Amino acid sequence: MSTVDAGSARSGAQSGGIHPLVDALAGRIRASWGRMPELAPLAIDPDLEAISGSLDGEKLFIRNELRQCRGLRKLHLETARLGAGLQILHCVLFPDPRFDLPVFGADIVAGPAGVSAAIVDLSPVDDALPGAIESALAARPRRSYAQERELPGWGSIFSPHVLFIRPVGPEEEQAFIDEVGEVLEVLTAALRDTPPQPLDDPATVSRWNGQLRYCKQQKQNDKTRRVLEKAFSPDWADRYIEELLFDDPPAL
Ligand code: BLA
Repeated sequence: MSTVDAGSARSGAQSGGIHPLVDALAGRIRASWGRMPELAPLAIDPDLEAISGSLDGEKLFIRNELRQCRGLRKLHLETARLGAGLQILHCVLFPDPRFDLPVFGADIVAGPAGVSAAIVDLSPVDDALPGAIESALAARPRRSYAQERELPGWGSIFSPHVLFIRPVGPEEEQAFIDEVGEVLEVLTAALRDTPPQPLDDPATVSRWNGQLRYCKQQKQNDKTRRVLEKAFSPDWADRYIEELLFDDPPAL
């Protein structure tokens, strides 16, 4: 891009900055982490914390943030700009299988033409969501969006409350941010209220298997893999997906 529309706050994808929706949602997610119990650092390979490069003259970067807290073995937020002006926010909060908690996932994909995908869910690792979470999600105000999107086949891991849209305009983008904030509040309350069960409890083992299944299904998303392969290399993409994006839960 040779020119930048200085008058527009929405020119992030063109100017090399961060799309305002990605930036605002990342801020909302980081703020929610600050309210989670016993938040603590989680080691990250320094090679993966901040990655930058260029592709076809475009600037590439990935920023990865990792934490852990009571009830969650890994909190991961990735913000990235990867080729063809593609901007991505990816966030997955993986439960510690000893706790009866779902997987939180959120993803935004934005290109120069706008945001094509915005998704958020608390996904069950058992037959259904824990009762308190189910009723808290059902009690939220309902919002409607002009363009709801169809889930791909691997999306059978998501809950009936999953929101998958192409947000149209700043109002829908703000509604999406608010909705993610509410989902994070539901999870944060559950983190405080849920006691751990023993490692060898059959319920723990079942949730471990459910988390493994979640990771396997997510790895079937070829769109993620293709973007990473093109920006880096197939080997690099494979390692990144297996070790950072959707690593299997550690053995019990
Ligand atoms: C779709 N994900 C996509 C698309 C791209 C990426 C390019 C296609 C855009 C579109 O359909 O409009 C790319 N997403 C990435 C990359 C990363 C990423 C490179 O997170 C990370 C580096 N994806 C997730 C998580 C969820 C998710 C946690 O990583 C949900 C909780 C969902 N992404 C998701 C879904 C689609 C998608 C459901 C649509 C897939 C389809 O329609 O086939």
